[in-house]
Amino acid sequence: MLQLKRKSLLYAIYFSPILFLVFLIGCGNNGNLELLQGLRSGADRIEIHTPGGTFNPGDNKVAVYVIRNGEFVELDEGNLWLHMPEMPNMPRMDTDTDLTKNGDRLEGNIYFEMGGGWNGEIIVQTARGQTIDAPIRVQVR
Ligand SMILES: [Cu+2]
Repeated sequence: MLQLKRKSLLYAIYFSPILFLVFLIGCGNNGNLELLQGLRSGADRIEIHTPGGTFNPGDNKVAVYVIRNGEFVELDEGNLWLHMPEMPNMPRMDTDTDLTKNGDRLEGNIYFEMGGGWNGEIIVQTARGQTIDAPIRVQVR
């Protein structure tokens, strides 16, 4: 038994660089998505992922997961809406994206006219028809 454990540990060490490479390649294909923000909605956690874990002026890919009791909730669709309030020499700005299903997550593309503080709401619908939403505030860098 102990020998078996040692053997599987050796396998793990031997194969980990390969697994790591596969992981890196996989991330490259996903545009290197990293956690931007985790939001609480009741007992659920809504996770917002973006390339590099930031929002930047211009187009931004965004991926959304909902986690309940440590498991991904199957999602159907959603919408992320953000606005920047009116400022002395700037009109109010609004932006939003529909989120569509891709496996465990929803994906969209959101455009920011400029950096700064944006706030709004994320709303998603689960495969079972439940609506989950939360207010969101992000800093566009
Ligand atoms: Cu502004």
